[in-house]
Amino acid sequence: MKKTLFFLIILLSLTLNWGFKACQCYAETGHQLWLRMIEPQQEANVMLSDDTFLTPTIYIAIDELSRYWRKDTDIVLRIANLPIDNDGFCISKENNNIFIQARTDRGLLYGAYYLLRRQSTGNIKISSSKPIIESPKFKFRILNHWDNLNGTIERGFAGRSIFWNIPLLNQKNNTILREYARANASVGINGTVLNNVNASPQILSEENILKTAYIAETLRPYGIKVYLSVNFASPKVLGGLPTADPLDEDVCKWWKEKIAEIYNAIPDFGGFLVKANSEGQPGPGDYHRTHAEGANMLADALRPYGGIVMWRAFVYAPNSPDRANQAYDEFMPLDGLFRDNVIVQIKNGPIDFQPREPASPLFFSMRKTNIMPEFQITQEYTGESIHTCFLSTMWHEFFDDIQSERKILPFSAIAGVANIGNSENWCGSDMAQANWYAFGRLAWNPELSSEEIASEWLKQTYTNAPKFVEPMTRVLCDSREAVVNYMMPLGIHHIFAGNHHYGPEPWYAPRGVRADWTPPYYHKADSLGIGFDRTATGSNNLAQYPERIRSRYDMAPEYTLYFHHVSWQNVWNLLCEKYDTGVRQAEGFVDVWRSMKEFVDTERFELQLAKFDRQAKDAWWWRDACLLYFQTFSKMPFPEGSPAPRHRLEDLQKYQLRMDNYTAADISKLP
Ligand code: GCW
Repeated sequence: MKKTLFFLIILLSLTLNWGFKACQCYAETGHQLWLRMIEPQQEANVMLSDDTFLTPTIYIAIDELSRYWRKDTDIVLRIANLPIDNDGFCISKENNNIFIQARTDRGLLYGAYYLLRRQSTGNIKISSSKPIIESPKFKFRILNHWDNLNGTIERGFAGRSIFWNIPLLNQKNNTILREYARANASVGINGTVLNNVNASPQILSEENILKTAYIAETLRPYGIKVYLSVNFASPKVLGGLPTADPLDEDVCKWWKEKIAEIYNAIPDFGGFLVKANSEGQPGPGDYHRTHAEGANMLADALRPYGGIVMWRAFVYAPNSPDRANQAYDEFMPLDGLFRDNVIVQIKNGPIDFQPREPASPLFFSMRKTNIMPEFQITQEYTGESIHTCFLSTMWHEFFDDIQSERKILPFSAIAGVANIGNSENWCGSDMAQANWYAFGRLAWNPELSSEEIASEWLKQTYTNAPKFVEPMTRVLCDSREAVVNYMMPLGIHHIFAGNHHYGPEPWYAPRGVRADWTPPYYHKADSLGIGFDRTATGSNNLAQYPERIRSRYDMAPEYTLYFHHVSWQNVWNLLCEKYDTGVRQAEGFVDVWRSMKEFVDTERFELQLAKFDRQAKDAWWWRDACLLYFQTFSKMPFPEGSPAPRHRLEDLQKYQLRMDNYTAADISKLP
């Protein structure tokens, strides 16, 4: 007890110096994310068990609980040698004490956030008879930031980088980093790649390694490791060597020394993420070496420190008859050749983060290599930070497909491309925060349903009132299907505008542009029908899938036009129906949100209303653009009951759908 008192005194003094009071200094700007906890009148009594030593991580756990735990139960934290995962925890109740026990301080922190989440979602009854045991499903739960060193963010829709091109030692930025770490820890995210996969070799300069070390130090107490994306040509560009050939001795030596320098500054550095021989990035292929040879060279250099290599499988060359075939064709022959500290990081689908795609065939067939999925949290192809598109349902669909064939999820790591920037509400919209939250929750427990995640998030972000939570849970859980319906139903994919991935331009095909960067390559509309024939009579992509999943995909209505070219007679009316449904759904979201006014503060209510409104208008634009354009091939009338278009095709082809948050006055001027 004496020891506890001693720690409490340290704690108090630390608190005074801590420098930021989480959750108290902001109005309702969305900045507080799902952590809008209110400090009760009286601090809770949180103790450390006598056999447990205080660490910076445990300090945070105690600080959070003593500030925000409202119950009059005391809480005891204890490190114990339990038969659970290192990041897991066990919560039990004895007499009037709640015990959080874990093997590591990280486990205690996760346990603390677990309790606080239960409190915020109105579910605080902890039973005395049955302890709660939680362990994360995946060992590596990692965000990928596509942040450039100049502070811009590739496919970022929420301002500029919180890591780069800012004076890092500035107090405000330090606060942002801690808030960032805290938000991640609260949902169990334990790793972050700080820079874009289109990586500047300069990321490995002495100065940037020091900056990385500073960031790592700030994130460390929250259980978060840092990783960097590296450019495969770094030995040449940064090191001045004549080659970056992975089998060249000097090249290996250069990487070994660089890695030693990194670990000297950051002893718990996580490792590298690499985009190689993809979209113009350098790679081992430049020297006629394989992906495995490239990845293994880095893996060997990282191994003495326990570092890992996440090697991306996102590869596709121009002039290929089917982009969907390529990653499989290139990586399957390498199965079994990668070191055990390499993880091949595969986008969920074979194309590129479309509103709906089947799972990449690599997940079913690469069985002798560590693999991990890469999801995209940032909504590059699903309405950016303007449209609400809750991605949990998409990620579930992916998990279900993989599990249907492989029984378990065959990976221990998972990555999500972050949607975080320096905008006040982090993600460019309040609803987009739900995707960051959902990624963390699913990386911890992929069995949580989308409804559970949505309702948890809504309760913490807005209010517990059932009249808010129930309808808004439905909105969130329907939102992704709505986006699919009004953008690309029935398996249509990648029919975006030429220079952005927000609006539709199914007709975009200027001369000189790579065919696989134009929509007609994907939709293949002609006088007979529409859709990409990926059966044996076409690209035979279906053959890359094992039997059971192949027959499912072959017949699945949601993938009809992904795998088949279908006659207009058979698909036109259905296509119109889908687009019409999407528009109706988007309009319905506006109505539901309007009726939520009494539950939401004015600032967030109005901003979100403008976004839902915009989403509904864009849905019309998408529907009209796609149907009017496809009608030039089908020559069929809109079916009965399908509303008249609001736009004319010639206007839609003249203007591009704007991506910025234009105002209501702007909207009225649009065609
Ligand atoms: O989705 C596409 C994006 C690129 C991105 C690339 C990738 C980082 O349009 O912006 O580059 O994929 O994942 O490498």
